[in-house]
Order: sequence, then C-alpha cells, then structure tokens
Amino acid sequence: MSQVTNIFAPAATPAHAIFHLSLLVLGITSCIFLVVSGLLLYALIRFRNRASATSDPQEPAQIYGSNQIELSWTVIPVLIVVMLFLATARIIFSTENAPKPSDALDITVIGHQFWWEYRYPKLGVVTANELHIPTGDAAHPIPSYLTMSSADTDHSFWVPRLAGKMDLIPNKINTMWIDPLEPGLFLGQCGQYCGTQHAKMLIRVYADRPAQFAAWVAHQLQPAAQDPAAAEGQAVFLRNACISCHTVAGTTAAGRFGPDLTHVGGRDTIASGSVPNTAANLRAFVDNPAHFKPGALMPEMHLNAHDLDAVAAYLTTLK
Ligand code: HEC
Ligand SMILES: [Cu+2]
Repeated sequence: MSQVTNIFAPAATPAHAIFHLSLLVLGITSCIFLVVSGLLLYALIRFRNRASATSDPQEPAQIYGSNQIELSWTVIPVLIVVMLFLATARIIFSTENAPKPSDALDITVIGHQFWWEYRYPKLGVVTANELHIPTGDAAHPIPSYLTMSSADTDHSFWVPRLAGKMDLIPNKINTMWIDPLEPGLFLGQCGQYCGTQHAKMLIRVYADRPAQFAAWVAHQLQPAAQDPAAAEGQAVFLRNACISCHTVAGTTAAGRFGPDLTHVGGRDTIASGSVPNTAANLRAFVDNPAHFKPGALMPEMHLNAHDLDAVAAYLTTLK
C-alpha cells in the first residue's frame, strides 16, 4: 500500500518528467548541502578552542573584503538558480504543450465537497470517485485529458504516481493529462483544503487494459439494474428525497448534487474512497453519513430500520 502514492515510483509520462526533475534538484541541493556543511565542520574542528591556543591569546590576521570571494558567492548561486529555473520551465512547457493525439480520451472532472464527479462526454458515461482510464505503453501511450472545474470551492487533483497536482477552481477550467503506462490502481488525495471532510476526499484511478476499459464503458452505458427482488428498496429510494440529489439512470432519480448511483454497487468503495463498498457500510452510510464522514453534505435520512435494509439491498444490486 505504501507504494501506491510513491512519487519515486512514477507510472505515467508527466510523473516521469517530474521524477527526473526532482532527482536533478535533489542532486544539486545535496551537493550544496555537502559543501556547506563540510566547510562548516572543517572550520569547527580546525579552529576549535584548544589548550595550546589559550596559552597564546593572539588574534589571527584580520582581512577586510575580497572581490573574488564576493563575486564567486554571487555568480555561482545565480547560475544554479537560473539552471534550476530553466530545467523546471522546460518540464512545465513540455507537459502543457504536448500535442493531443486524436485518440485521446476526454473526461470532465468536477470537484464537490467531498467527492469527485467524472463525466466522459464523448462516451456518455457518468460516474463518481473511481476513475477508469485506459492503459497505453511507452510505444503507444493513450492519454486521458481531464477538463477540471469545481461545483463549490477549490479542490486539487493529486495522484502522485501519475502527475503533479492540478487545482479545480469554480468558474475556471484547468486541464491536465495522464497516460498510465502500466495497468493498476493509483491512489490520490484532494490536495487543497476544501472543508471538514477534505481528508476523506480520496482519489482512485483504475488504469485498465484497453479491452477491459471498453468492457467497463459498455457496462456503465447500461441503465440501472432492475432486480425484482429489490423492488421494495427501489420504491423506498424513489419516494424519498434521494432522487433530488442522486441519479439512477432509467428511473425518475435525476439529481446531480450527490454522486451518480446508477452503478454504485459495482464500485469498490463508497464515500469517496473512505470505506469499502459492503452492504453493511452502505446501510450505515445511508442511515447517517456522518458515521463515516462527519460534515458530509448528505443529510441524515431518518429512514426506519426496515426501509434502511431495503434501500441498502437495492443499492447493492446496482452493479
Ligand atoms: C441533500 C442531498 C442528498 C440527499 C437527499 C441524499 N443524498 Fe446521498 N449523497 C449526497 C452527497 C453530497 C453524497 C456524497 C457524500 C460524500 O462522499 O462526501 C452522497 C453519497 C451517497 C452515497 C455514496 C455514494 C458513493 O459512491 O460514494 C450513497 C450510497 C447515497 N448517497 C445514497 C443515498 C440514499 C439512499 C438517499 C435517500 C435515502 C440519499 N443518498 C439522499 C447527497 C444526498
Ligand atoms: Cu477537496
């Protein structure tokens, strides 16, 4: 688990670029550290207070000013700073100006207190909290372009193994791209304090092989399951306020304030990655969202135990 957010284990082109840049910066700053602390140690030891010195309390010769020394400790740091600046600017521009291939995937990312909305406008898919994207390889990367904004306050999308941070700001569009080169699950975290449950606004990016991704898309495009055994739970869902905040495709529920629940049962986690998606956790969350996320913007729904069981059973059928 410790590897999944490791910035030293990049798994996409932008993260690789950042990784190489950080090695360069670390290298240069370590050299500076070694030289400075070496000189300091040398002076401390060489000129320490010795018994032999105290018997001869003579001051050493005093020297005032040295053009050479002043010039070198001005010019060398300026050169180092200019070098670091140019190396950083090169990475930023090469990432931002990378040409967008025609087969790139477009995804709209909307930050909400305290969850993520993902819309695939060209594919017609809408989902929440668990982002699926296709995997390419070094010879043929498949980038996903994220067009990002926010429904409320500032958030920041940060998946360290895939790319740097990008802020999601209301009324402003930011863009970034990621091209995972190996399949896997990449974890991240909202990187901008956005309110009480900021810490439980986790990001899960599933990099799927192209065939697996196509199958996921095909499944997401189907309307919600209509399991006759869960008809009672569906009725509870449809007659409560759930429908004004949540969408379940193929029913009258078309709210957009909360996560799309059409395929909620097929996700691994609920509440933005904070708890595993089990029937018991779904029931506890619907009973009182503050149980897992105090301050979450879903109100306590005050359903009786019977309705809670029914609605939780219904949610698990929405695979
Ligand atoms: C006032 C709007 C509102 C109402 C009403 C509401 N919800 Fe929610 N719901 C939300 C919000 C906002 C979230 C996201 C909470 C978070 O993760 O911070 C959420 C999250 C959820 C989740 C977790 C989804 C996921 O993928 O993480 C489930 C399940 C859920 N709601 C079910 C229900 C049910 C069932 C009802 C009705 C009994 C209901 N909600 C009523 C706003 C609402
Ligand atoms: Cu946030």
